[in-house]
Amino acid sequence: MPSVLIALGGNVGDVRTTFRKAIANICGMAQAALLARSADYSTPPWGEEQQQSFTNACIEIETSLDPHALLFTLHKIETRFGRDRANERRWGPRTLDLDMVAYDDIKLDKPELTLPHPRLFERAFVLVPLAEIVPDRVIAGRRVADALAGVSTDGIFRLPDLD
Ligand code: PH2
Ligand code: MG
Ligand code: MG
Repeated sequence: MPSVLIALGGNVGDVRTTFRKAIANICGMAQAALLARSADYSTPPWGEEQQQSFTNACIEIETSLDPHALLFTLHKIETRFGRDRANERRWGPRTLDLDMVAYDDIKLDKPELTLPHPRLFERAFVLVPLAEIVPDRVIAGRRVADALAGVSTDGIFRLPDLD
């Protein structure tokens, strides 16, 4: 089955509880098996700096859904956890963001979905949790751990495990 990397983010509400429930939803709704889950990280807001810190994490799943069916499912789960795409700013606050980072080695360039994620290598808040679970994975020709070594991780810290 295809291996898919998903980045989770949010800065409104009890984000860590939202992540836990959202991951259970992804596994149930995407006919997916959870292969790996990073720790949660506190990260400085990127893009729009005057807002609460974000919590970010990454997971690896195996799913039988194709990329578009998975995207549709991820959007449904975002909505279920209070995401309101119609009334939010591009880099602004949100309860839950579920971004497909990579779907096997598929390359896709559509308005609704670009794979691998086009801004992955600029974003320490994705690379830090990603390098925890798949350091040796090569995405768009770059090893994840090497890509992480090239960005600043200032202000990012791992949150203590909840259980
Ligand atoms: N998501 C955004 C905007 N800025 N900053 C961090 N640190 N983490 C995010 O997940 C994030 C962000 C909009 O989706
Ligand atoms: Mg998104
Ligand atoms: Mg995002």
